[in-house]
Amino acid sequence: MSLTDRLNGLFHSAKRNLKNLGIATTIVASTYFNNPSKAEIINVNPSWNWQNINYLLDGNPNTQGNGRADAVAGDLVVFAPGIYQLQMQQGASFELRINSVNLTGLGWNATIFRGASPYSTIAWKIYSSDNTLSNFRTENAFAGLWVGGDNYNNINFRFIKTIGHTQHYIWREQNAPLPINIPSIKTENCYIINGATGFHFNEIQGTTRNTKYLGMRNVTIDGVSALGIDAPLVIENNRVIEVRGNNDFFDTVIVNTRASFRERAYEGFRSPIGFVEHNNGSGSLQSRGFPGNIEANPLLDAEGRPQKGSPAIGPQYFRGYAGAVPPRLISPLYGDINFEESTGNFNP
Ligand SMILES: [Ca+2]
Repeated sequence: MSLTDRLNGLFHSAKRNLKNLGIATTIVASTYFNNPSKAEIINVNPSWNWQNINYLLDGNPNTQGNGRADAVAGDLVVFAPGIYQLQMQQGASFELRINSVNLTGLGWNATIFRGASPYSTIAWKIYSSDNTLSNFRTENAFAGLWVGGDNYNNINFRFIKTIGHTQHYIWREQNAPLPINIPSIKTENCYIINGATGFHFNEIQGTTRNTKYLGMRNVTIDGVSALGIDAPLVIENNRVIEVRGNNDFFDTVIVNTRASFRERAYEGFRSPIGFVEHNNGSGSLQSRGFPGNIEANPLLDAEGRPQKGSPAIGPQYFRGYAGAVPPRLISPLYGDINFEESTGNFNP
């Protein structure tokens, strides 16, 4: 387990049983300071403008965010609840450019990164590697989260809600030296609402087996108008022979869309499992013969949580449920689930 994974795990386990934000922060901080590493918590609040946030996260010592030295590998940057607003100007985005720095908000209903217009800009751009971004929301921007550094790897998105973007997640085509068998980008407990395309790979004419790709589990895609998952397609002789990542898509809910996948992707799909599809207007994985998937109403409540009796709850799912939001009743059985984290209600 990498240091950043371990720190992130400590952070989440420390928060898990604490309802009071102040207590949680204190305990996590003492855990960090007892660690032999130099990892720190850096607190940011909405009084920081977007440029100061970028100065903190750009790895350039000549630019300082509110007079503070840049984050370094192992640090955790905590964004207090509130709205972080991008200005209307070309290229304005929040940007992360430092490896092994993790970012967290305090819940997807609490920490909000907001663009200036739904027709322009990208809320967050990731140029680095070994980062985890979690517990916030993006809205009012053309795109939510973009990955495209010079040699990106191990980018993790957890407990993020993205709302209304034309493209919610985008990653730039980039090949590894050899074929790779683990995702370079992982999304977990992410909730995609409305807009057009859920996951957009940046090369639609086909790619190679070496391409970096996306993995996802416990994702909910609700109401996108064009495509749920636009995954990398490996095309030979004008036929899709593989969808990169198709062994890494599972336990996902796709509802209320007009097209749940890119149509040609079905040619190359082999084993996405645990998908619950409903009201999508095109053939589901189940109807096309992929085992381990169902077409059924997942019975989500207004927060996206499957209700008692939902077909999105069951032992066939890796963590006992499909979709971004853990059901209320079974979380004690599966241990790994932080109910409050999934709703964003850290600090009621
Ligand atoms: Ca800087």
